[in-house]
Amino acid sequence: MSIRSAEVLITSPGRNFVTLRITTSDGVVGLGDATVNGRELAVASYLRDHVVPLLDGRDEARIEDTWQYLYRGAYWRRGPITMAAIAAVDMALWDIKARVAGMPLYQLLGGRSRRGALAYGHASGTTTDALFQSIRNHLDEGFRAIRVQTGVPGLGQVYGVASDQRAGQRYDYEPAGRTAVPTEETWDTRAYLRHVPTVFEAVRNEFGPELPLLHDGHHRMTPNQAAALGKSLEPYDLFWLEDCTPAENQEGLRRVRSQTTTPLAIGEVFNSVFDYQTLITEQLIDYVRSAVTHAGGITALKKIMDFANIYQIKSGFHGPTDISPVGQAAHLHLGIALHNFGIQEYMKHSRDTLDVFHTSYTFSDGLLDPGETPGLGVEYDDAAAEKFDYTPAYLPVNRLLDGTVHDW
Ligand code: GCO
Ligand code: MG
Repeated sequence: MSIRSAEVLITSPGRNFVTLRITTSDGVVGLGDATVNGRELAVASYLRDHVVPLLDGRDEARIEDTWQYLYRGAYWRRGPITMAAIAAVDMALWDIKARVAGMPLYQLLGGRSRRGALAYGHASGTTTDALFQSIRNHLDEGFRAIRVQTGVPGLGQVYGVASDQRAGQRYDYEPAGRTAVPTEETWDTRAYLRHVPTVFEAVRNEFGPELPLLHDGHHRMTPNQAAALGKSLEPYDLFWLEDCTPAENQEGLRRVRSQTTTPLAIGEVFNSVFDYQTLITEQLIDYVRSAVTHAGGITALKKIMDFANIYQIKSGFHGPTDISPVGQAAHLHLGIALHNFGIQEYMKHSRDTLDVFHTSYTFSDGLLDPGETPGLGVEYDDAAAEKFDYTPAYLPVNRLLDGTVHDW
């Protein structure tokens, strides 16, 4: 058997998705997610122009060799576009291997290590009332761990917080705007730092000490500000504080870590084990946030997690709705098999998205399960996909009150 064809599929059922479909000479099909939100067509070109021609006739069983061939062979290493393209090939080849074996992929990754994968959902609100309602909706939906994002007095729309019209709608907080250029929001870190601890205090008073609560700082703080926030949140016992500062400056985390015991999660924008080298070896974080889609696929993310395991660091794979159901299925197969699984982000995809990607994973009583379908357990519906033409869409950008561009 060998690779007969590889096709790059683009569809936009609410969000934009790039998928690689590999078919073998025996007609076995594998899928891989190559979506880089807001820069989708760059990966599509990388795949179509530079990767698909190299796959023709290759042995589909040689996953590690193909990974090294694409990574080392390109000469230009790392970066989200390169690594998403390699990730898509890698996922599709694992999907094929598991379908040929007649097993759900997690069996090839070592088999089940747990009953299910603890998931967290996204509650948010511009006011405390709206936030409480959103948390209640999530609990009703079956979530047993919840991320809490809040509006900041004096600021308008804040990324990650549902606008008032959307309050109570559980999953739809971050619709990428279908505009030619991103919309702009304003930001004031001091106002945010004053407000956030009061919100967590209110949430703990209302919902009690047991519910695992998470929060995403979205790279907006300096290491010193992040240290201050971590300290001020300690009484509310967070499951994690995510992306408290831009971690390209890995050494910056030493400052944060030495000042607070609030657990730290980092890495959704990373794409290589080398981005984690200092963070992992110095135990500056507690959770790895990378997605299979952006970190070079299952092969590469498994290596990052095995490295992290030596230092008692766990997984918290990035699972927003701009990771396609193919990428999310890969997280669940890897997560259920890894010993050092921590938690899985779960923002439910829209009905339209699930009409294109037929999934076999399930969610019940707070736990996700990859299901028992051979392979990744996702099928791509061409007829449904064709209904959703590609439309450029962007998440917002941020400016400080004086107009300076800031992390959003
Ligand atoms: C998260 C993320 C997302 C990202 C988005 C970028 O924790 O889920 O921060 O909201 O911003 O996926 O494309
Ligand atoms: Mg995040």
